Amino acid sequence: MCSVYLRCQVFYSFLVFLPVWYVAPAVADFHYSDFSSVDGIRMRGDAIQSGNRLRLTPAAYHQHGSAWIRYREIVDDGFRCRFQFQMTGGGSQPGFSGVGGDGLAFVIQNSSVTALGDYGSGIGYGGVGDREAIPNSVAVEFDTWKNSDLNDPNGNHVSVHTRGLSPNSPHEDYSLGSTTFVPDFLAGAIHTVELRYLPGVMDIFVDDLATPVFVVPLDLNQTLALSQGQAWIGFTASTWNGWANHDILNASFNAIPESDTFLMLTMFVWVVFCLSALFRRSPKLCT
Ligand SMILES: [Ca+2]
Ligand SMILES: [Ca+2]
Repeated sequence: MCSVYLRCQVFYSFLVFLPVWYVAPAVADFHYSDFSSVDGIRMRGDAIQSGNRLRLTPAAYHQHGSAWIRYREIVDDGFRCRFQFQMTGGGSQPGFSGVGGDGLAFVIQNSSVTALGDYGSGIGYGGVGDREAIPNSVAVEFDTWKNSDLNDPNGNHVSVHTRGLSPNSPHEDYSLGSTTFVPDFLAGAIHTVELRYLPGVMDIFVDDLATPVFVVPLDLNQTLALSQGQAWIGFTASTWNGWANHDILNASFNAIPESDTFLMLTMFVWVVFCLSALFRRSPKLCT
């Protein structure tokens, strides 16, 4: 009799928490310690797996590539995303003063899991004029080629770009904020970036994870059309008259609240619920 009752309790508690487990996969964070496996990643354009890296573009003329985590992530309540990148093999066509280009970008978008923007100054996320660009996106660009026609502040800066639902643009008119006080990205070192977003503000860290290089006002719910608070996360890059290998070495993403904590808390509540039902029915077990 008792065991039937207990089985019923467990069954009904399973039904109670089933919606929670159904929702949980939607907040699946990702953790790639490297890219020796690219399971769960969609690449487009010239992006390839290169050893244990994501190579968004090779160091060659006129390339562009993108790589997206296959499933949307919940971004609207906040997140932390950390990744490392390296730019090597920088060079340019004769007659150009740049030492490499054009750069890479971290992008949040709810347009397509195969989205890809323009070559050259577009850095794979934006477009100039009627060129291809990713709508409904926010891009954090690591720009290594000065485009005077776009009002780039120099040939080595970080800038956050969006045009809301419209196709994104690398023009500085569409920058939420930028800084030139960053390391020389084409010097060959590995750089660590962390983005910390809470509704209303995003902090951007480069190498020094204690002090942001700059902070921008940003509300993803207001800026983009999300799908139940979700969007695709990924990277883009491009080359044209300047080039470099644009490599992502690793990447991790934690939504807020962090899903691991969320799941552990859910399981703890479920276990407590079952035990309390058991002891209520069988007080002798408590003596
Ligand atoms: Ca540029
Ligand atoms: Ca720029």
